[in-house]
Amino acid sequence: MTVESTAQRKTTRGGSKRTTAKKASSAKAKTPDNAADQVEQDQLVQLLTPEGKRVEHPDYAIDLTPEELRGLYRDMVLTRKFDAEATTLQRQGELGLWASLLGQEAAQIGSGRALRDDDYVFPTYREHGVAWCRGVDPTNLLGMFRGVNNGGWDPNSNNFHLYTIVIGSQALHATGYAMGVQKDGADSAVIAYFGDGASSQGDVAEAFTFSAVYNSPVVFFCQNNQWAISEPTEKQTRVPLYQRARGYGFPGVRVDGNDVLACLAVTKAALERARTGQGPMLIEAFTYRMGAHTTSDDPTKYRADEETRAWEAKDPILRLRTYLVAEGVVDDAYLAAVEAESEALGKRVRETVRAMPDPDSMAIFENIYADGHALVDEERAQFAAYQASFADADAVAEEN
Ligand SMILES: Cc1ncc(C[n+]2csc(CCOP(=O)(O)OP(=O)(O)O)c2C)c(N)n1
Ligand SMILES: [Mg+2]
Repeated sequence: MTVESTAQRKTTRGGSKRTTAKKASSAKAKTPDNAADQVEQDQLVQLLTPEGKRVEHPDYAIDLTPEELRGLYRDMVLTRKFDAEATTLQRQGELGLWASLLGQEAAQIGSGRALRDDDYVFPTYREHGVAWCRGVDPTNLLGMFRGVNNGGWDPNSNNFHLYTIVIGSQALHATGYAMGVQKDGADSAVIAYFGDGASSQGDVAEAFTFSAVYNSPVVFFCQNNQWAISEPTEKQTRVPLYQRARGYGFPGVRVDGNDVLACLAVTKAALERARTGQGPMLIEAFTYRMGAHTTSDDPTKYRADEETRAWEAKDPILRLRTYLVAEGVVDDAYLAAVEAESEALGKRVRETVRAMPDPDSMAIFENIYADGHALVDEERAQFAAYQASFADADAVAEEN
């Protein structure tokens, strides 16, 4: 079954008809707050078609300078390059694991570039493009995946929390943080990233409830990449995910997650709502995980090649490049310069990762409790003895 037909079935189950982008742009203007209209508003917000044609949407206008447009292209190309390098490094044994963002560049760069410096981000483990937008050096993302540190950056330096592996839990962290922002009287916003699979977690449901009731300044950015490891979205929900918001009392919108302009426009609008005291909003970025779940996964075991091929035609970088070339916003010299920059980034990533020092193997026992704990002391002693047993074995082997 293709993704198109899966989406079709889901929307039919939800009791509404799928409409085309063309129809959407000519539809009567509706505010995203009009929850009653949402069941019928089952189309993607799209500003750039897969063919690279610019279209308008009644609720989400955007007007970017040529420089800003070039910046979005550069961000996506460099993020894809970094991600490809990381996948290759894992294959060469330099990383323990890697979770690729291939295909999700527009969702991440569009939403990431909508943020203000004082906004705060709570990511999953796949938000490499958002990290890039926050100014976290890409090589810092790799330490944890190499197993040489427990995170890799100071969350407060870039208002970008550490990667979170416990599915959905960061939605609660973001909501709590947003409630704190409210109490401080600040006008910054908070954004929580999570996936389609995470939408089934209790933590996400609780985050929706609390943020709605407290009217907290948080944006829930769900990248529906169609898969939660080997589980398709249709096993997570009977209605399009963005419609879940309605039951909690805040608006939800589904955006073309492979359209960087639409992701930017919708996220900006949601952040503005949050900042101005209008409470949370759910964005479902409809996209596709082009690669494996992680380097430990083999998607050929559970999904058809034709599905992945169909999404190749919607590639986020290709469609922006087509548009920028047609508009004369980029020329060959610019494209070549970005290519050269991406090669240099790849080289820097490879060299930096290979040079990362191994940590002291006992360091894992530090920073657990401020004042120490008997159980940790016991585990530390056990581990030290275990490690010493190898040294003893080596000594015996040498004697023989
Ligand atoms: C609480 C919890 N349950 C299960 C897992 C194992 N797990 C890791 S990734 C994943 C799937 C997540 O899918 P989704 O939310 O769609 O995000 P994606 O990986 O597609 O970006 C699961 C079940 C986990 N890390 N945490
Ligand atoms: Mg997913």
